[in-house]
Amino acid sequence: MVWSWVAMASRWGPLVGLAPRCLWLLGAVLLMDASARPANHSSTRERAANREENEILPPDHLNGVKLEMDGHLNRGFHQEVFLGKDLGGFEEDVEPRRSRRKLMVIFSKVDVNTDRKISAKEMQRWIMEKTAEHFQEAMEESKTHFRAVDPDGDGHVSWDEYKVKFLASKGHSEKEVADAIRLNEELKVDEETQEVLENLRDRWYQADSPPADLLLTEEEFLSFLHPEHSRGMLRFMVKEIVRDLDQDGDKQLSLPEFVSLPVGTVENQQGQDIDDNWVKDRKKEFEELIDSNHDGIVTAEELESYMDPMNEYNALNEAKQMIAVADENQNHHLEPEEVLKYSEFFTGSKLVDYARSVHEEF
Ligand SMILES: [Ca+2]
Ligand SMILES: [Ca+2]
Ligand SMILES: [Ca+2]
Ligand SMILES: [Ca+2]
Repeated sequence: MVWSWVAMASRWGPLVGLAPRCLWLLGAVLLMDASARPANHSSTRERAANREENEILPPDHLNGVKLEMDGHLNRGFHQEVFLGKDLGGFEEDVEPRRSRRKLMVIFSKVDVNTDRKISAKEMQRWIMEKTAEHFQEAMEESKTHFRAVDPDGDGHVSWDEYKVKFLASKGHSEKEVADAIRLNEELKVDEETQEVLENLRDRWYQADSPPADLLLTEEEFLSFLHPEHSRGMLRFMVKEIVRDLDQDGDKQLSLPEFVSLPVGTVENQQGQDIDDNWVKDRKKEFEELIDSNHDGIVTAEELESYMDPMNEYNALNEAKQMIAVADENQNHHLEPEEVLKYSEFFTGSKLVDYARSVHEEF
């Protein structure tokens, strides 16, 4: 629960009110100090728990999408597109031998021409397949949540119905909110909730295809919760991220803008190290991947194609990058030994004793 709200607070919270120039200065000063920023440490499992509590809220984290809604890099991305719906299957497994087998089963599925090497093309196809799996999951999840917000089952949810459910999840009495809306009375909500509410309403409008009656069908509700697979919503999501990171108001992102949010304070050496890595990783991502024409500026279009999970060109890039991480013999392919050795990168778990395991499993 903490994660989503912290994320939202950092996105819509205290920074919103600051003038862009102050923000830029603050960012620049803090950058010089190399101050710590709250890193995204939540595990997949924590996130799953958060989801249950905030199930009717659009998630901050989207599986298989490179940025979180609050502009953080998605740390789990490689594992998500490698494991698909088996994500988390390696976390719980305490038996390394069984995990190694599982990993090798995946290896042989990726290796479609069975030459015991994974090529970039093979990995690209696999990434696309796993991305589709995540979307399938999102659809099923959204179906369940739609039923929760559409109790009368007429296939439409109005903004007011959703607002009632949302405020109820924030501790308000469902009846009082419903009455207030019916009588057109003003609702007493705190400032932070009000801001979240306004952002949700913008998003609700966006997800509502004509006629603009603020009624969402099940399909529109899916694009409200999961904008990543709808062209219009993806564009909207990118616009919001740019708005949150853009400091000089030119609706584009420079490198300093991209690496200077969110801002925290240095607590200790560990925080400092996390922070340095945070900046380094974002710089690399900006220069090598997002700014595709390498002119030092990320436009909304560049960010959109970077974030589009269905972009095959990105998938191929990712595939090459993933191979490069583990390709010890530099043949531009992955062998079983390489995948096992870099199992932490692919699965999130260290599957110890990889040298012996190659013997065991083959
Ligand atoms: Ca192959
Ligand atoms: Ca800018
Ligand atoms: Ca550019
Ligand atoms: Ca290799």
